[in-house]
Formats: sequence, structure tokens, C-alpha cells
Amino acid sequence: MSVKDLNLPTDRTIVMGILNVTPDSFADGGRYQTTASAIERGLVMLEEGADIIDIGGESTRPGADRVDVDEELARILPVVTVLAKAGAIISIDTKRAITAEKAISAGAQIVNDVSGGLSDSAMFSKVASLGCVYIAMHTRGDSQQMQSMATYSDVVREVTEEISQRVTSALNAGIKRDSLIVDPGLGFAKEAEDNWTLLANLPALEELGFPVLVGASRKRFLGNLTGAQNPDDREAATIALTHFLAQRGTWGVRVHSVKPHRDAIAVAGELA
Ligand code: PMM
Repeated sequence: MSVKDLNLPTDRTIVMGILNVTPDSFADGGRYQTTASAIERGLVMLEEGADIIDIGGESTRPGADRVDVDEELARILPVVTVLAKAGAIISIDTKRAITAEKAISAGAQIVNDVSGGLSDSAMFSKVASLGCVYIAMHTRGDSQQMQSMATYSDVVREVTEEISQRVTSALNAGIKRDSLIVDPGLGFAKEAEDNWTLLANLPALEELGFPVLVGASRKRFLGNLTGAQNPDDREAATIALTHFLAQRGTWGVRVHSVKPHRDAIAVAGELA
């Protein structure tokens, strides 16, 4: 399956709605723990105009501990199954090949791997055999090490080169070029200033020739700017960023609340 086969809108920035079925994710942890409430939240996001629902069962926040694979599957599979039946395009936010495989069997179409294939050596070959779409996000190290690895002399060049290396490995493993999406991985092995520099220089990443997804929603660097300690209070800054990204024609944004972002994208569209 290619990105084109997902039949997503091509005339505006697409919105990926975040559905973390985890008790410890920094922004919405604990709220959608149960299957029923996660499904309900997913259905609301679809109604609000989410183009993709990104379902994750393992927190990726810096410093987080790994979740047992059975626990990860128990959290996500019932949610994937129901939302797929409801017609959602689903990405599965996982670093594990086995989880990717089971989620695709349950109806997901996209694997969103915050490790860019570095966490599970079986990931690329599994994705190649599944034939699904793959999001290669940039990071360094695992969630315990990443913040100590945010050392760059030229963050734009280094992140672009490192994503390019991940893409080459993915292609060598048999993943098709037109099935790939890339993501700069804001907040993953990056200081606040690195995130801003990457956002101001997205053309460098876009020159690789793949759709670029940006996940800035409610992240700490927005709080550093505005003083908002609570992730929920970073929503206005996130919307402002979505407007900027839509206006410059970014392929997609990964966000916690769907409707305000669809509105911001609609406003940018009228002014284009
Ligand atoms: N950020 C988080 C989790 N998954 N996936 C992609 N592709 N890009 C991101 O920036 C990203 C991600 C961490 O944020 P969360 O805990 O709010 O989901």
C-alpha cells in the first residue's frame, strides 16, 4: 500500500488525531485507559474530521519504561478493530514488529515507529512483508538515553542525514519508496531550540522527497515558550503552529484535539 492508496486529501494539511491508550503518556495519560472510552474518543475524533487516528499502547515520553508486549496488544487491538470497522484510517504507534503485524491484521494501515526502525531489528522486514505505509521518525537512543543525545552542531543537516539513513535501510529491507512518510521527531533527542530550528527549516527534510509529518502537539518546547506547565494549556500554541504549517503546505500534523486544527487549516486554506 502506498501513501496515495490511503486516499487522503491532497489539497490541505492532513490531521492525525492522537489516541494514546496509555496510563502514563504525558498529555492525555490516564484519561482513555479503558477500551470503551478510547473507542468513544476515537469516534469523536473521526466526527471532528481526523484523517488518521494514531493509536498507541506504549508511552514514548522521554524517560518512560517499556510496556510488556501483551499489555501493549491488550490495550490497542480492541480499539483498532472497532475504529477500523467504523471506517477510520489507522496508524499504530509502536516500536515493535509483532505489534505492528497484529495491528495491521486488525485493520490498521500505517505503522508509526518513533524509533525509525532502531528499536526492533525485525521492524523493516516485517513492514516490507505487510506492505503497509511506514512513518520513519527521527530519534537518537531509547527513551531513557535520548535527552542526553540532543547534541548537534547542525541540527537540520544531522536530522536530515539520519532520517535519510533510516530511509535507506527501510528501502534495502524492501519497503517501497511510495509507502514512506518521514517525521523530524520533535522533542525526541532534541532541545527546545532544536525543535524550532527544525520547524523553521522543513524544506530541508521535504527535499528527501517524502511526505513530512510534524508532531508538536502540547510538547514541552511550546510550554518553554509560553510558560504553560500543563500540556493542556499548550493547545493555543499548538494551533498557532498548525496554522503556520498549513500555510506553508506541510503534509500532516499529529495533534491531540482535532476540530481546532481542522479549523486552523481551513483558515490557512482560504488565505493561500
Ligand atoms: N510524538 C509522540 C509520540 N508519537 N509519533 C510521531 N510520528 N511523531 C511524533 O512527534 C510523536 C509520535 C509523543 O507525544 P504523545 O505522548 O503526546 O503521543
